[in-house]
Amino acid sequence: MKKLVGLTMIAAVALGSAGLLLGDEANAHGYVESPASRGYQGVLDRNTLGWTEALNKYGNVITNPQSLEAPKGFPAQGPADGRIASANGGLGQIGDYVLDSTGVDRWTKQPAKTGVNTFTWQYTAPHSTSKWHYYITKNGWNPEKPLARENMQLIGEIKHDGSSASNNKSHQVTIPSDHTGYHVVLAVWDVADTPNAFYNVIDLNLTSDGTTPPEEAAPAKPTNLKISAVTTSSLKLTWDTAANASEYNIYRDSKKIGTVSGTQFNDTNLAENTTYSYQVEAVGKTGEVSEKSTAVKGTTQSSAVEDNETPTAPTNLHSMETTATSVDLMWTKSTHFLGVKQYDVYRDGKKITTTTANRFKDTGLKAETTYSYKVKAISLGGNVSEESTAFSVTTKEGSNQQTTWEADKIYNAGDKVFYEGLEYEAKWWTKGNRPDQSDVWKLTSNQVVKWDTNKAYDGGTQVTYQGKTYQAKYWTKGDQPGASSVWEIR
Ligand SMILES: [Cu+2]
Repeated sequence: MKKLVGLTMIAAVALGSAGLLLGDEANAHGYVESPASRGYQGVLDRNTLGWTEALNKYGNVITNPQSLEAPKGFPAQGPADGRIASANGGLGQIGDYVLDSTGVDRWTKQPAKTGVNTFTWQYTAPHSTSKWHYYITKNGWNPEKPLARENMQLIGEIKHDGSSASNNKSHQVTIPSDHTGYHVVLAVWDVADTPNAFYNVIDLNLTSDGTTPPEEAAPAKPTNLKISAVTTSSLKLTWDTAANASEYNIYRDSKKIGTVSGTQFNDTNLAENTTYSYQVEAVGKTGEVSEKSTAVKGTTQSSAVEDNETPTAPTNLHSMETTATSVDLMWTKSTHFLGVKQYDVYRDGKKITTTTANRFKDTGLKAETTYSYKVKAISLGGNVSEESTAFSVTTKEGSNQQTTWEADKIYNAGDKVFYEGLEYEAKWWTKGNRPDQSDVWKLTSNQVVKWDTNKAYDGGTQVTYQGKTYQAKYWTKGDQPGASSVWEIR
């Protein structure tokens, strides 16, 4: 099956991985589900267009809309201009740039109105997160030209507190009222604990919401500030949404320590057995600041306290990259009131390592083999959590690096080599016999080569001779095509 190229091969790969859609693919963490991102629209189109046509239109993203990953730091870093929609072709194992195709009618456009829009993510691995940021094409952009940063403007930033993305799925972003017609929004999810981000473009057909934006009202003072999840070194603040707030400033002992867009904040790196006072203020869209909330006090735990609780079980166990010989495991950190000391990692029921990080690369594995992993957390006091949900993953095919035939090397039956661009398989022990000339080598590349009187051919093999193509009916050697009935003309 070496002849499969181009789209046919992509189709074969895609169909083969159809079962992997639920996110155990390498580097597969999330996508914008609503309004549908370009890649997710491809998934939806599989049902209406069928696989082949959807692959043709969208590329391999239709098997993995959650895999559009590239380095963080947009717009200074991140995918190159012209490669923004495909995140540098960042589909993990198969780079492809189909998503970067351009044209005013190339992509399905989602209807939307200017003004406040809600963008909702679907996370398949909700990593800890620093922020999301949104861009839109500038007025006057050219849909026939590759998407480039200089033609995009920032329209929203959602700051997060470094916790899992799962508590921040929907974002309110304002599309400027002067943007109508076809525009592309770029949504970027900056993961906090890897160097990468996820890049999704959304094709919109914008109509005016018909209203002039209301005068910006002053943000209300945040209320119901509460402290929870207190450990020896951290605590969590939560509060109620304040009217007209676009983000919140957090103060510890009257010093500003952070800004978030949601209504929670994890304060970390605190001293144990210490009391802190917190306040939160709301910030409006134009920067106007509310009164500070009522102060709330919290005291961190003392490590002298008896450890009488088990940590939470690790969650979201997944692979960041799977090769033929390795699986790069990652999971969401466990919590415990005194802290988590370490994690035990199990492969097929056997403990293989202990690690302090929430990541472990298992190496030295066999190709095309399914392994099942579980992780347990251990608290500072030595209490062991429940085990995580098992994560099954199959290593990739063995290296398909080309081994070039060498005259002085011994080959055994089944060994495969390349010679002048074609792949051959040894039928039995051999040394020094050129693959294109000797009987011991069987051509496995699906390609028609010239008939050679010294070679044996199995039934079904095709050759060319004097400009014509022949197929052997059965095993033959030395019978000239055209002169022998073993060869059928094709
Ligand atoms: Cu990950």
